[in-house]
Amino acid sequence: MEEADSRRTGFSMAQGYGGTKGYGLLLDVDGNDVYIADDRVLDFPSPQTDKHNVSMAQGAGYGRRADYTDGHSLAGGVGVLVDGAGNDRYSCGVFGQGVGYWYGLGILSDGGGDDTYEGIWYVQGASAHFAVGILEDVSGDDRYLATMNMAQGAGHDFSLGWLIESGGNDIYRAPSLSLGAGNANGIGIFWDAWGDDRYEVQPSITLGRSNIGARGSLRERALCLGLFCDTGGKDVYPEGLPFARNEALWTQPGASQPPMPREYGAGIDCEEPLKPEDL
Ligand SMILES: [Ca+2]
Ligand SMILES: [Ca+2]
Ligand SMILES: [Ca+2]
Ligand SMILES: [Ca+2]
Repeated sequence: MEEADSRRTGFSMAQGYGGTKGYGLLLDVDGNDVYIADDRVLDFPSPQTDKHNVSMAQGAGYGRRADYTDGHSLAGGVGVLVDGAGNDRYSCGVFGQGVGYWYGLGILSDGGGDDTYEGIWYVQGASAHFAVGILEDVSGDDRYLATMNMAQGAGHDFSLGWLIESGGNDIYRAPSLSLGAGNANGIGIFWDAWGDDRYEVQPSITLGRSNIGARGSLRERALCLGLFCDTGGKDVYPEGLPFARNEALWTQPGASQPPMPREYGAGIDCEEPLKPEDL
């Protein structure tokens, strides 16, 4: 790979991070850049998996959750990373690349170039607990890789996770709870507007599906939504999920056993871009 114009490395709470009452912005106008939240030296093992660090980086809003400890919760702030152009590489562990936690808002916006996004869990437009996480990529042939859980348009516990991809031939390698997935009354939205894309994901809670999980509480009566949209281009979908294909509309039952009425999951693929008169 060519030498990067700028290379930023950190561990946790970096590269566009906002904590309580805080706003953090990383603004980079152009150039081919590398952003790394180190996930090799495990100094900040995450509650989700001790094999990876809590990154809270690259567009991350974070609050203090204490409803099950001392009760003194504090709402999260706003973390934003904006990179205007260039072929960039983003890499993190758990929580990063447009992620919100506990009333926080995190946004990663990349304006162009062929980019690579690599992360583990709660990444690439993901959120947990009354929060919002957004990843927006405007153009270019991009690669998205997430390995463990909750990624690429995934919301958990009354949160919204949103991935917006406006152009280019993109590749998505996704874990469960991805590509438009809601968990525990979260909302996950995935929208790839254009290009010939490839989706690599195992049959799971993905491609427009939701999972409330707990029974016997008010959760059963609240919305849980996963929405997948690919609105242009000829795409490659996983063989194991035959309902997901070009020129198709689909719905998926909730992942709870048996599914609950308020679990909604849907997907749409169209090869020609939608025009207003089609709606
Ligand atoms: Ca750049
Ligand atoms: Ca870029
Ligand atoms: Ca793209
Ligand atoms: Ca695309």
